[in-house]
Amino acid sequence: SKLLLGSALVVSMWSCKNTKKQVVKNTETNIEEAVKPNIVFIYLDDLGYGDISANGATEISTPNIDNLAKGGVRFTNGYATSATCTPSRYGLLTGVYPWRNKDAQILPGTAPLIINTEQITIPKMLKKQGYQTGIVGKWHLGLGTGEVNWNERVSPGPNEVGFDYSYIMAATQDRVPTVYIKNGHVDGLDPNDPIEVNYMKNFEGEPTGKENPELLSMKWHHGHNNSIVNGIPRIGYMKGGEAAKWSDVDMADHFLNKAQTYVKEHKGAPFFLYYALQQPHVPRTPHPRFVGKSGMGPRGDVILEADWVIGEFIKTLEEENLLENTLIVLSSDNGPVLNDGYYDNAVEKLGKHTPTGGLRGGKYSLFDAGTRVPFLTYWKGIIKPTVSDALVCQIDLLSSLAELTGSDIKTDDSAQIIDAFLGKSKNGRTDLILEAGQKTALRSGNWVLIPPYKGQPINKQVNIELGVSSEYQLYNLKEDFKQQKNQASTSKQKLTEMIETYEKLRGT
Ligand code: NG6
Ligand code: CA
Repeated sequence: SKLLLGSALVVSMWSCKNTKKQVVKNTETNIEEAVKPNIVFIYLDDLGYGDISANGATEISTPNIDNLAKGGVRFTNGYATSATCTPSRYGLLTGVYPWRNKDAQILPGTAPLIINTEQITIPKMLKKQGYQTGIVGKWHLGLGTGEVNWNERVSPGPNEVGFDYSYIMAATQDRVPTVYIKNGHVDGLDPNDPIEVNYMKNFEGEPTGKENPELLSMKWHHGHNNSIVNGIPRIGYMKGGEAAKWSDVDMADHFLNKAQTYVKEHKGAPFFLYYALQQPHVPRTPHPRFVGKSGMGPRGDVILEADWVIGEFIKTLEEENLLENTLIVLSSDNGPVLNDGYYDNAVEKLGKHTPTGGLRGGKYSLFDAGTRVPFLTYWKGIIKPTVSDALVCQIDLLSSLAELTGSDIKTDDSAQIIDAFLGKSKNGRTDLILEAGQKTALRSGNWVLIPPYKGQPINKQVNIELGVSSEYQLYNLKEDFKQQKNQASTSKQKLTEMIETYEKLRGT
């Protein structure tokens, strides 16, 4: 049964410092119980550290996200596990470093599920603790076991790795199939108009972005020249499923509606909701209400749109009287990118805005902007507002939420740092392996070590420095958060220490 936290219970909860679990006494039964707040994880896609005004943005205002920051913990050293989507989501849900799984790389829409259905996940762990579990939004962890027939139930997927309810897009907004999938079934599919998807070759007679520029409302810059849906050229080919195709400009409202409905229908007992927004990933398609609102083009407009849906979602929690019994965690799956394959003026209209907040690199990069992202926790009446420099990572949520809710489950890679997440401690983890395109780096204390790698130092298409160099790189973020001064040749002792730690953690 659901535990409502009255103030008396809260006091006892914070005073029992020596007990292993966070417990409170149930006044009716007089039995100590673990704290089981609702848990909502709000995940943005490609939102940079500097994209929110709470983290110092001055050219764009994100009041709803800022409210969470002002009323909760704002982390200055909060990380995704990876500089791209699929691996970060894998690390978040499984508590296992994505570089341990060679399949945890940006996936096509036809990729099989990369989470083993035997593997522990946050929703599975929480289900064991009595939670209802749901996902709304972007999945991008693969579906099925190989050849997927989109006209039958698509499985395994989120429902087979711990979510009771799923309402997802399969991969990304720029990848086919451009349909929503509800508990494994394509939503709104007309059986007389079956869907076919192929990432290798086009279906005969179907237009493409490459061959039919006259049909496009958004131009492609690199990649993104296969099937055309709603005037937007995508990655991959798709045929049929006309009635089921999503409306890009309505996607934010659509997911919001599903997330709000989930809350209203599940408020009777603890729930975990993973609300994975699509913004500001490409293609950036703000609803007309937001077009032109940022003065920064579509990228700015969809950030405002994302902030608005987050505000509406929190309003729902408030109206349902759930805010005091809900832990909200907000973050982003990787750092920012401007031109990620479409001409949408993200570069041209940027003005003085700095999506990275001054960090070096961006999406795809081993430099800090790839993985250091907005990271906030909020729990009205429980978390005291603070700014925390603790080193925390999304991968730590599994073990930490287990501790909070009375579960013994943990993984080796996921640090149990619930006190840091609740703002009670300024100590997070000490070491963290960061990943970008299966290349890894080490953050340890204030230092970052990037081992030598072969490859291009810059991704020229997106104009981002990848952090790749043939030499060791060693940075001290305390005095050099922009990672400008490589100390590998001057701080020999530190370099040796860092290499040792890195090799131990990577098991090489
Ligand atoms: C890249 C896409 C990029 C984006 C990314 C995935 C091209 C040329 N670029 O391959 O547009 O879709 O994959 O982004 O196709 S992520 O945030 O889901 O990892
Ligand atoms: Ca992403």
